[in-house]
Amino acid sequence: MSKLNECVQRIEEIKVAFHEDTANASLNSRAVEELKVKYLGRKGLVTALMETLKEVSKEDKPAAGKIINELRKGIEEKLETLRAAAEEGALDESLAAQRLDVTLPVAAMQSKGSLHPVTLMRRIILDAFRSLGFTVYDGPEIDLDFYNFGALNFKDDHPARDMQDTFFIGDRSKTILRTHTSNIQIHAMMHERPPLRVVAPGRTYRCDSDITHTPMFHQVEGFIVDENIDMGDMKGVIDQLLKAVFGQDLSTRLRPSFFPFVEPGAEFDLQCVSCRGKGCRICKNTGWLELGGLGMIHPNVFEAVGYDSEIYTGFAFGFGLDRIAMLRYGLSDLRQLFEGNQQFLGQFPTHP
Ligand code: FA5
Repeated sequence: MSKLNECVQRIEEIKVAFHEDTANASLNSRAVEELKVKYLGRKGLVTALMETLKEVSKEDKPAAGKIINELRKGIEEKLETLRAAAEEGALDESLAAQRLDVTLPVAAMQSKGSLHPVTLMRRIILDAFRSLGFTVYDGPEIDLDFYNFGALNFKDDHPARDMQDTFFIGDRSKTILRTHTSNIQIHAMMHERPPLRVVAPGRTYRCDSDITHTPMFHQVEGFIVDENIDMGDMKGVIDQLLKAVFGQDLSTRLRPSFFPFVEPGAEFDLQCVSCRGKGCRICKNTGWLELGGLGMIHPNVFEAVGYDSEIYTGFAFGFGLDRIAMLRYGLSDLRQLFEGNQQFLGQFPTHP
């Protein structure tokens, strides 16, 4: 047999073998790669055929070379088709494995978190004031002595100006952390003309710490300036507010007290939410809980902001937001509000 015929016979054998090897339509990528090595690799069957070409006579070489190349090309094309099919099959398989059944019941919802009790309280209170026609105002926590004390009729030697009570910043005589939200009265009145109906929540700071006092705490200030405002209006607003917070008719009372920026001044108490006035540990057996201060705005304050006290009157009040949260949610220690304990904070709802 001539070398050319031997070569053609070998090609037929390789074709049959390749046909058998690829008869299984569902070859995976790895099997296709193995076939590539077996037929076209450096020591592969087709590559070995090229070696036999050397022994074919010179005149038969072109014909033998042509059929070997056709064989190689045919195998390459078939393997490429199989490789593409294998990849597609793998993709389908992996998509099938990842299929989501959207009809399955959902897993239990993750916790949505909760609002801080002071935030809850602030939202309830501001909503109540908005419904009474008040505008919400903001003011600086770091402020000048003038807004926090001077314009509010504090004398130069007032004890609140002492380092024992107030945090000073830099130059002791001028810049402080505000000790109450009453500074917002001055900012608002210097910006606006009467009539005014303002409520202003914010952080306040004092050198103070025990179970009912913290160095940073929150207050809510409120005031009305207009013609013919009197103490009766003030009592009406306070009663409405407390009803909104505690959701029941608890009695309130005013006790005469002194604040330099109001005259007359008073402190306002709420009938104890726990014992309803009978006397208990929370109210120290008095039946009453102290919430804040209030009074008719002092003429000297009007003078400092340029309002005519012959025409305008007004009242102002300020109370501790944390204290009210403490009473509303029955807390035993004010400091719990600022310790960041997740277990404690997680008990509160996500909205008022
Ligand atoms: C004032 O701060 C006045 N500015 C309130 C006021 C406004 C009076 C307008 C008249 C007119 P007082 O110092 O009493 O007042 O504080 C008011 C409330 O803030 C207190 O009743 C208390 O509830 C709360 N408070 C005071 N100090 C602390 C503290 N260290 N920690 C937590 N709450 C406090």
